[in-house]
Amino acid sequence: MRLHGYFRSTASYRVRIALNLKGLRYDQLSHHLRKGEQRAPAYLALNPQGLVPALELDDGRVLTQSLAICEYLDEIHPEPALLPTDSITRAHIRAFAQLIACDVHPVQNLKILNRLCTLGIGEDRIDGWARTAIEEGLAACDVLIADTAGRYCFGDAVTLADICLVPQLVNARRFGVDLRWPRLLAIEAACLSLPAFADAAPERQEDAE
Ligand SMILES: N[C@@H](CCC(=O)N[C@@H](CS)C(=O)NCC(=O)O)C(=O)O
Repeated sequence: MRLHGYFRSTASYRVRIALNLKGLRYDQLSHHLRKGEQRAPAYLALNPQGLVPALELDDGRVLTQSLAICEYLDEIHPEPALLPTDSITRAHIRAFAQLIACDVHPVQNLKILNRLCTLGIGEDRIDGWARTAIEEGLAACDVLIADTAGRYCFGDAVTLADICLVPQLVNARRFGVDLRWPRLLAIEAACLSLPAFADAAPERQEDAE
């Protein structure tokens, strides 16, 4: 498999974690987002959205959208499971993951921040925008897992929720968010003690700057 991504891309980071948890081998192809390589015609042929990640399967078919990719991997390689069997808990985990992937991450994504810049908004205000979005999201995340957290977000097994949380905390630090949630930080530390998470970290990638 070939993972098209970028070291700093938190959506790519999610997929790297899932691939590592499943013990799957993959090659990585880096697309430098600040240089706009995600909009090169060759990449747009793989993902017309011009966003990373995209996962090219061995047979040439391409998957996009990090959560869809993680769920695909979970279906094809069920162990270790990223979602439990209980339907309610699955729904709660998906809600947590989507809070980050659908409501927080998109509004602080590069192309949105660039668009704000073209509207004449200054860097400080743009960073403040991203910081607020992340703060509000993480505050909600912390409450959502108040009754479920164990070593990880939902009990003592890693789930899709942890796969979304850890990369989002990287972005939180990048934008100077005051990380006032000890529960989230303890879960992050537990995750990062696992090689699957540690090896997927941005600074460990070959394209890291
Ligand atoms: N919902 C998508 C988001 C993908 C996404 O926004 N990727 C970012 C990097 S984390 C990107 O490619 N940004 C490039 C840009 O904004 O131009 C997913 O989860 O895969």
